[in-house]
Amino acid sequence: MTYQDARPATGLQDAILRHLTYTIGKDTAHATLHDWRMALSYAVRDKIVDSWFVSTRTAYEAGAKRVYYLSMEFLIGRLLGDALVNLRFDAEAKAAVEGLGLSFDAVLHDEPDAALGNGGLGRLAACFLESLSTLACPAMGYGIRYEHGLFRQSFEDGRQIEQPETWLQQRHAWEFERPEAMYRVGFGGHVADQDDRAVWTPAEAVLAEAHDTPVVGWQARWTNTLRLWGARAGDPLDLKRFNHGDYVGAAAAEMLARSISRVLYPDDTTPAGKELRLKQEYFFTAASLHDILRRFDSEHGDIRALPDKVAIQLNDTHPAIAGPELVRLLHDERGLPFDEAVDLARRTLNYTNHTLLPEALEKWPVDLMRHLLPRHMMLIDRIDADHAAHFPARPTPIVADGEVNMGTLSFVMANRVNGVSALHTELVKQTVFADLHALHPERIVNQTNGVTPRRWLHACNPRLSGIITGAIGEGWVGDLEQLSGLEPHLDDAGLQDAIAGAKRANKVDLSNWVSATHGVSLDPDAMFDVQIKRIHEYKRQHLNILEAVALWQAIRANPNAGWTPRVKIFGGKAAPGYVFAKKIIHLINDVARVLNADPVTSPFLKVVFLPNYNVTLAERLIPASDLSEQVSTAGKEASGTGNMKFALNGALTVGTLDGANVEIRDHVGAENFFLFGMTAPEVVARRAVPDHAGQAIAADPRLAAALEAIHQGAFSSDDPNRYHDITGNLRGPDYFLVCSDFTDYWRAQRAVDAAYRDGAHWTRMAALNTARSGWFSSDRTIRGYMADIWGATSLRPGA
Ligand code: 26V
Repeated sequence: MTYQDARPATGLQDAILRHLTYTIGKDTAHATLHDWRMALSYAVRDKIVDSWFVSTRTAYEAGAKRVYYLSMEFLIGRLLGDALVNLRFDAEAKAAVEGLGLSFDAVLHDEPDAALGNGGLGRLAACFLESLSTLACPAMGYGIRYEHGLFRQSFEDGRQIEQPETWLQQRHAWEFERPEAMYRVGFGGHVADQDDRAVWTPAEAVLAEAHDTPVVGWQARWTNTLRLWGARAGDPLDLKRFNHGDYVGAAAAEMLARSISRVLYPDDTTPAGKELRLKQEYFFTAASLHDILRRFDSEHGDIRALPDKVAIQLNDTHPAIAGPELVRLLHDERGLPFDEAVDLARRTLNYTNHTLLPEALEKWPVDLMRHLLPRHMMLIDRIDADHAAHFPARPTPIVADGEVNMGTLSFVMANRVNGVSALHTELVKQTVFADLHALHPERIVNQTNGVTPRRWLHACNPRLSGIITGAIGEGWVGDLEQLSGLEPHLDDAGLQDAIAGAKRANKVDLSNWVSATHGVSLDPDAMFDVQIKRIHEYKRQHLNILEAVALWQAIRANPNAGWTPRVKIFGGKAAPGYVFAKKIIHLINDVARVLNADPVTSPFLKVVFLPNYNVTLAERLIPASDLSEQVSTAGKEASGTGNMKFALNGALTVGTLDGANVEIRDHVGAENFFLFGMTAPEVVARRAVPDHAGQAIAADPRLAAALEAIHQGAFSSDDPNRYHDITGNLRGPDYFLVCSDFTDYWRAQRAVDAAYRDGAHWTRMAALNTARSGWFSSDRTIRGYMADIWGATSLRPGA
């Protein structure tokens, strides 16, 4: 059918056709799926713009305090489906698109997944933007418009292969270029004293060009902006070289400048220490601060009111140079006394810590900092000396051993410092910032992470969403705590059946997709056991695969013991330089190949590693999951946010007392959570036991046999020694205590099996997880930031 055969065009169809014709320049006979998707996106974007203008005007007229969220990463994923849901336009759009003879699903899936982030930190920033809009908090996100997001992952003979990601090869449908918001950002050069003032003359400068994406909140009551900076050369062509016939050389400056926003660094644990990374950090931080001050100036007079009108959140230490940069702007460029500049900056800035892993805490060589940002290095030294002078008894230097500690700098320059779960915040106080916490006991606060229920339940799981709305009305989408209203209905057999039916249907959808795209057939009645996250030793995907090997051996030994069928699904990328993590991926793929081909065991146990895990894949997997693997070594996972998405969608957790797992268990009830493993203090004690791994292996024949099979090459017959690095590590140092937690993990997994066999009881536990997860909305988190950190208020009464 073509659209001409359909009923008279609706308003939305008109808008789509208008954009197809006049924006895209295509007629319906020649339009591709991409053209249609763009036309729909523009039609939807038009609707958002109306709300955007109202919000902008309202914030301006109210003279309200503004919140600025500075983040190197915004892992936004696809935007069309989310925008439609928040505009309450999804049903109409589906009808309009289908009325034009197109598959709505195909149109939605044509959109590239914007992977402008590595993992949890970037996705949290995206959820926060949506909640800031939902709560009508006047806010803006600032980041980098990477040309290439996180690499695409594929497997070759089970090994991870990285390919460049190219989301911007097509036009980005949601953005507006803002050539009028363009700033020069300088690097290098020298600093001179002039009339008692420092004057920095950079050696080179690039331009930061703004691209705005509107972020619409639930029910389109408010729309904020995500402003991403692209780098360009001040002078695109070196005319002198051009006129001498050196056409390539003439464009070199442009190439160099553009490299700053070319690609997202894919290593989310070890700061590469690379000059380009520091350039990226200063580039987007400086452009954002210029922009913030320009807006402040246009709305308010006295710069001394800055902390009353502006709150800036630093998402990890990546924008930590904001401290010295703001001091530079206030002191050098606006002439405020140094002390006052520091005081104003400190009352404006706040910092979120997202990890305690020592290798992830950013430190920059003093020489590099001085070379790239000479004035900032002077200011850092002065801020450091100043702080030391105030607290001579307990010096905590920012600069030590030839390096600038960006965590210490962020702490010293922040009004509030926050951790991202209750446990993590306590550990922040006791470990990395123990000394600074003693000096500033009021500074560290907790804000447990959350996730937006619009994307992570309502949009990605329409079946469950519909059932919930049928039972308690639709208020829960904007006020997730209302999910508790489900509990009294859970004895209703009809509701339980509906919830079980929705999960089953989601699993059928996933199975069909996996079979069509990856050629593996999955039984939707098997338990879907899912671990999706970056591959890291501390997240312990190898604990999970070790258990799979042990289970495979147990099934082979006794195939008729009534095993509970399971499919273990993995997804996640390893940093390209993280050799051990890549080995873990290879091992999982090797184990999958052997197990899936075993006719005796495969009816009970399959293993699948889905390539290129991203936001879109998460949206497919989470609604179809029964079991959520949250098995990090206690004390290592700052919070986790995937754990919340699973619980919200009615998956039960098998997990350690780590990060927000602790709070999830408190909320859903210990009887609805499969706990195992050592606590954070037990982990510390266990590490001190000599040969802890050897002891654990000696005490558990299953563990010994699983390790031995891997070591002997049972899954790598072409290269029997392939996994000796892994087995050697686990039998030796085993820093992340895989062996010491294995026995209890096995016990918990068998309890999971038994529970799953009682279908009605399992469904009840799953439904209780949904009903009791309302607290994990990022709306709750953002309310916490507004009240305890930013002193910001909503411009929508009652929000
Ligand atoms: C660090 C680096 C180092 C330099 C190269 C690029 C890069 C990119 C990101 C990071 C930060 C990693 C920290 C992180 O993502 N932490 C995660 O934050 C989540 C949100 O708070 C939290 O749920 C996870 O537990 C935590 O691991």
